[in-house]
Amino acid sequence: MSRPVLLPQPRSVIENDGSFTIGEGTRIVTDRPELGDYLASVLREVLDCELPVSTGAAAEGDIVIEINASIDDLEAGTVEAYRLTVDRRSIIIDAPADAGLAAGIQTLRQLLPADAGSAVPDRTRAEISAVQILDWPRFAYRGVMLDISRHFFGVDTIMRLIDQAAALKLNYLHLHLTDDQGWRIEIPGWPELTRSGADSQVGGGPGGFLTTADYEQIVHYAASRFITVVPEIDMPGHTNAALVAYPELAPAGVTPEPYHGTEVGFSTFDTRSEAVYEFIGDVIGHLASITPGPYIHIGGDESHSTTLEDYRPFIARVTRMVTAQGKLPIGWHEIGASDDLAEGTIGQYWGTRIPENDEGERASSVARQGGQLILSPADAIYLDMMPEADFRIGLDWAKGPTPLADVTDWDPATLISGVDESVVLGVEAPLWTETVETEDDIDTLLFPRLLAVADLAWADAVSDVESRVHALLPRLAAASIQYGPA
Ligand code: TNX
Repeated sequence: MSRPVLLPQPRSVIENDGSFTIGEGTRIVTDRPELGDYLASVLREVLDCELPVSTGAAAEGDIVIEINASIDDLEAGTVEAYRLTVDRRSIIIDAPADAGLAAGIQTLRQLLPADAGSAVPDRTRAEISAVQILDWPRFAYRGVMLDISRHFFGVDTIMRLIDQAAALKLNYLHLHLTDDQGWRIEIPGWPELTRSGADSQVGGGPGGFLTTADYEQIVHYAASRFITVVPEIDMPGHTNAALVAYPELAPAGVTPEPYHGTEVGFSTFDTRSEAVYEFIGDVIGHLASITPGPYIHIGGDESHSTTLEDYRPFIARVTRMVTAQGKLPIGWHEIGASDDLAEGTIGQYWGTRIPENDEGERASSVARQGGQLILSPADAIYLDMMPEADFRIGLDWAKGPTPLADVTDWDPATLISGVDESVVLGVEAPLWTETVETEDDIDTLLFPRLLAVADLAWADAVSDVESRVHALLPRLAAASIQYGPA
């Protein structure tokens, strides 16, 4: 049997003799029934058999999923560590916590034969070579972002992305919920946001928005895949849609019109108006109440129509409004222009791999104030950048096209000078959607480059990523992912 191709690359893989066959009669034994059901559903994608999920004592021939607080050799302190042991008698996934068990299930998924493309796949049994894997992630935050403002995408598309992300052991989904082109989340007491604020998008299409129930469904589904949702309300710039809905939030003399273009930097809240802070208080309060995760993203990028004099106190105040709700604020690196961020405020760097202008300094300002950083260098992991020249969709402002090879061609530990790895919370790949209109468009820009992002965020050292990505392309095809150039 051929060597398994694993991505993200685990810490340690020891291949042994023999194999285990999953098929009719194999049981999944666990006292974590949701994880057992999840593994059964993963196996159904490959096998024409329904494996029973039971509790109680395990026997030879079973697949066992179990909590084990005292696994030797596992990095202390990471809830995502796991061990996966395949031998002739059984498959055992054990881990100190559920998140690790879920990560182990994703690794087992990649050990299953990829039979896509073979003429007559044997769909009744799957043979898995004996192996022992010990694994844990490099970074605690491994994210993907979807912009649902420039073009709106609803619950089904987002849940599909959650499944794709979970398979790569990504654990955060950042939703860019608001921008100039549309406000996409219902806020009680502010009905115009989801009327005149939501019925626009790039190119003038119908737009749309998530109801509170939609958002809760997404959050709940994400949690079942061990993914935490990070909601973003971008401000004080990127707010034209909110201003269309409530013109009183705009600076005096501004009459906002719905915006269908792709320019940035022309809108701003009136940061000197108390009404603006009442509005933001309602928005953050509602989001905090429906978001179980620890973070609320306040944007803060490209506020070119806000003076620095107004921008700084605005960011200082809004970060405190987030901490007052018991959440940690995240902002794009520009927020480092304020030297009065709420304690723990996280910066998200989106400059280039060699920082230009003041972008590196803004990020280190956040770090100097005690905050961690999420790294999203635009010329490496902005997956809205076209993967090759003259591609049918995608932008190219960061440095021209961004091929797969560039995704991992940087080191998170040395990107921002003076910021070492302990300050790096993690890595996130944004997908802005100015040119993205369909699920196929999403797939084409995200894949296969998102695989390399996942490897960078999880593996302790990236090596050989392109060949592993290429080896996994048939699996993407089997999962009906319309991946782009590799
Ligand atoms: C910059 S990245 C933006 C977005 C655009 C993106 C397009 C960032 C924080 N702001 O508003 O959609 O470029 O690549």
